[in-house]
Amino acid sequence: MFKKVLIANRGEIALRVIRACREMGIKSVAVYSDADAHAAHVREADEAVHIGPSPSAQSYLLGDKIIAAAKQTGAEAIHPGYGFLSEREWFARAVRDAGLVFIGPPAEAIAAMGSKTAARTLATKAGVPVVPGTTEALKDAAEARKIAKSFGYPVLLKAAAGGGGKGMRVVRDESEITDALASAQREAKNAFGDDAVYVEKYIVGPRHVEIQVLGDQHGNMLSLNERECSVQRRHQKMIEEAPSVAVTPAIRKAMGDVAVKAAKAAGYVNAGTCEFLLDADGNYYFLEMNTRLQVEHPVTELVTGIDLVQWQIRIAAGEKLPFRQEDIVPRGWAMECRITSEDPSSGFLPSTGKVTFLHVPTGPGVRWDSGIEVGSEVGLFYDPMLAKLIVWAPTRDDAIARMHRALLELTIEGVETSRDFHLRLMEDDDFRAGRIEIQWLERKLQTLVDTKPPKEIEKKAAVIAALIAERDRSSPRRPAASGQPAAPQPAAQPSAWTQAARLDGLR
Ligand code: MV4
Repeated sequence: MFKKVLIANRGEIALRVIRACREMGIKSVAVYSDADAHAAHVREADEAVHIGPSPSAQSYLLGDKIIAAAKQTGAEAIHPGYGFLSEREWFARAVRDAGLVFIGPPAEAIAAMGSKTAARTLATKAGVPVVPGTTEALKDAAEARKIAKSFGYPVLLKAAAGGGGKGMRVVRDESEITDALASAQREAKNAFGDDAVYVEKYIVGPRHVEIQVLGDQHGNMLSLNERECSVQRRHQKMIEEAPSVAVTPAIRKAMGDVAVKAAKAAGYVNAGTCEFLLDADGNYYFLEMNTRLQVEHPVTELVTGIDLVQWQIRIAAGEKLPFRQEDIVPRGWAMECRITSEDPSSGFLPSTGKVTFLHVPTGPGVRWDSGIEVGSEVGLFYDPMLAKLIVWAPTRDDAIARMHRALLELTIEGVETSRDFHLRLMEDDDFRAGRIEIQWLERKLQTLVDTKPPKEIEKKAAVIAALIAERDRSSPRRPAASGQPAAPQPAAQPSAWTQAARLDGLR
């Protein structure tokens, strides 16, 4: 086992990896930018190395500087977390070339899944179902028209190099295809420097369901089952859960098998995720593979009981997986809310400021993965995710009730957050019934934003009512006039100390 691991990341995921290291008796090395000089991951790691100014292009994206930090501190391996350098083939290669271990897949597997069309071709060859469509770049609108006609409308034009929905256009009928192709190509060229666009049949109203896989260096590859990630806005997930209400045992087995096949075909090792669209008829289509640990990995950890980060480290160190597929028995329900510093009432505008007060939910079945503390400065240099609030409970209904309770316990002051919006989501009838798909949140958005928590004036009215009640109870009571019934007394009078404290609080 490694004696020391460097974590090439920040925030909650850096802390997550540091925690795994500490539990395994491994020393951890943090890296940090100017903005993160006082961050929790820097304090919690055994050592920390400053790598540059706040912008990530001058710090967390500097592979050479990070490898130098590992060399300088004697770390033997680098965990990339998610985002930043985690899916850069060149970084995985550079780490290996420096005589260090990359805690993630081989550079070749990152490359094999690197483009949408490469992943599609690989999956097709491996017998993994993909959305009907092509892989070759379209030459012109005439060709696009011909192919679209053979699949039938609607079709989706996709950038081969795409990601995050860039260079994607839905085409409802033939009259739209010339303009759609031109704009998809233009957007792809701008975003990826590659204007290759191909055609797929457009799947209407699917869910986004992904399969977590875990493979060791000895040829074992397991499916750790699905996560339901349909509740998203502009390709940013807001809630993830495991399992999915739409996945039957038969679908789970079938999707798990094809995810393992796709991963094996790519020569995959370590933790990875195969993304699928699952339609209302139970048909599933492989989309792409995320060659990293994902933000939402905790929901899988909670239902499988497997510590993904510890296993990532053990696999990278050459250990064999001790479980077989039959040993993976999901238990209960897990749900995650991504609490962000965004203001839902102003179009999810990122909010900045200093965290002035923080009360973190605890109690049964609650997990809080976060990098923020009282005093943290939330700026615009990095992702707006402040924390992941994750719960586990025996059933989905119990998990929703628990998440609602935990969100009520949560207080973050100093920045606007998505907390109230998440509360409204937990109260929504569609969400509670599991009636969700990838467009559901965008359609629901305005209704949820307009469902405001009690207005300020109502809170003030409640405080005044409480104050009046407390004053009446505290003031001496006039003796009842003779012949009149005695004034009613409260059943149990709070002590003078309690009353004094309450009056103080109300003041
Ligand atoms: C699709 C699709 C419908 N039909 N492909 C969006 C980004 C990329 N990961 C793939 N995406 C989609 N591909 C076909 N043939 C709908 C989406 C899609 C989507 C997928 C997953 C999660 C959220 C999404 C939001 C909008 C569209």
